[in-house]
Amino acid sequence: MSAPSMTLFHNPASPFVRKVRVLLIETGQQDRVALQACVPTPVTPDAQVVQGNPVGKIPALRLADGSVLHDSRVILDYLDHQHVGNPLIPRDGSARWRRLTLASMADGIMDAAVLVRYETALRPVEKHWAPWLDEQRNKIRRAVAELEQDAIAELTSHFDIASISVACALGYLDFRHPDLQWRTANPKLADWYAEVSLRPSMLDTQPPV
Ligand SMILES: N[C@@H](CCC(=O)N[C@@H](CS)C(=O)NCC(=O)O)C(=O)O
Repeated sequence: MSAPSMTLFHNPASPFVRKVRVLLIETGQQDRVALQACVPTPVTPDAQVVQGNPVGKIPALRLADGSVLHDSRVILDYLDHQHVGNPLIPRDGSARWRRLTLASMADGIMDAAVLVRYETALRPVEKHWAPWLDEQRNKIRRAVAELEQDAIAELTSHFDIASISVACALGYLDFRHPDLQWRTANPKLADWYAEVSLRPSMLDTQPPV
């Protein structure tokens, strides 16, 4: 086994990082990437992350030549071009746009969920903005409901960019927002998630307890 040639700035709590790690495992590339732990937040940027990504967010992936890729969508696309198996992001055709749109919906869930987390965990409680928090939670509810209604068959068909992204989004809801109880109104998605959660790539990348 050769030494890893790339470095992933990561935190095990980040659902965006988790997508990258799941794809690495699903495509057999995990040994190519060293993990560098960091804890960036909007109020405590990490100097090393900022050096590679001026907006200070993870995941960021430093390549062998020293260049840095971000954000998670770019990193996933890059890594999907670095293996010889079936692509996990369809290269062209209508499948490409549909699978990327499903992945984008999952990213939207993660964005809203991470923002709610920052507002509730980092902001002083007297400054919490209730209508804004409510609307972020509504974004999550609407997107999860749409996945339940329209996307179960597509998610079940194969574990690719769309399924990886949705699984990581739902995993983050369980981790940080169990109060949302997303399973109650979305039983088909809950069944699908129960199954994909058992994949080694999902088990190996579970958020910390
Ligand atoms: N669109 C970005 C979102 C990444 C993101 O929000 N990462 C969070 C951690 S989960 C972060 O680094 N936050 C630090 C900050 O907002 O300054 C992606 O897909 O990579």
